[in-house]
Amino acid sequence: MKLYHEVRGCSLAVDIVARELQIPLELEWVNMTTKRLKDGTDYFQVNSKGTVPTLEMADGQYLSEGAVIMQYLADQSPGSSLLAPPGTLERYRTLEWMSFIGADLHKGGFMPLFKAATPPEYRSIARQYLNGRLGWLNTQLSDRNYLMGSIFTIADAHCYTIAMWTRAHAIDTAPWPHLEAYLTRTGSRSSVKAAEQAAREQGERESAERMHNTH
Ligand SMILES: N[C@@H](CCC(=O)N[C@@H](CS)C(=O)NCC(=O)O)C(=O)O
Repeated sequence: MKLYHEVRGCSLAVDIVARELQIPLELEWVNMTTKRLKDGTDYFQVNSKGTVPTLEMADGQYLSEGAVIMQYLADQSPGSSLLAPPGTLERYRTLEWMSFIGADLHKGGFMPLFKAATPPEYRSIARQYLNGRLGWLNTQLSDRNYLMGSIFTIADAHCYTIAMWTRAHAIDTAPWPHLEAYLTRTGSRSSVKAAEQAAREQGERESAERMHNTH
């Protein structure tokens, strides 16, 4: 299977999940500025929304939406601790987290900060909103190692990926010590380190190409 991925994108969570499950994924890096693949293919042919992640499944079909791709991958390894079986309350609790991370943290909180066109007044509203959500998350993490308790799940791959954007926006996480400890704990997992390393190497390749093209 193939993951359409971006260096600083939320698609990192999918790569982490695949590595946790030891499901080999080919990584295809998308140029999100041109929306083209390395061979020049228009990425909208892969995902008509133009967003990453997209998973190309074994039969050649495409699946989009990170939260759904992560569930799909976890379900390829029945019995894995990354996601409880269908019908269990534990599964819905994990999905409750996935929805909070995708809607509240990613889209509601961080997205306005990424957009250059966001007016300053709205930027500060988004920051306030995000602070509230991160503060709540910090409280939730006060009595557990991972979102679901002691076991790492797909929700942690998702949460880590999005919450690490605090670094990209120089948001000081010192007021939220449980969140900081969580990010350190999760970031020390070998799956996370390997996924981050792959993204870092691609980032270096992209900067070298940019340098080459401008000289
Ligand atoms: N609902 C989608 C959103 C994915 C998304 O927003 N991805 C960002 C990267 S983190 C993206 O592709 N942005 C480019 C764009 O919106 O054109 C999901 O959860 O997978």
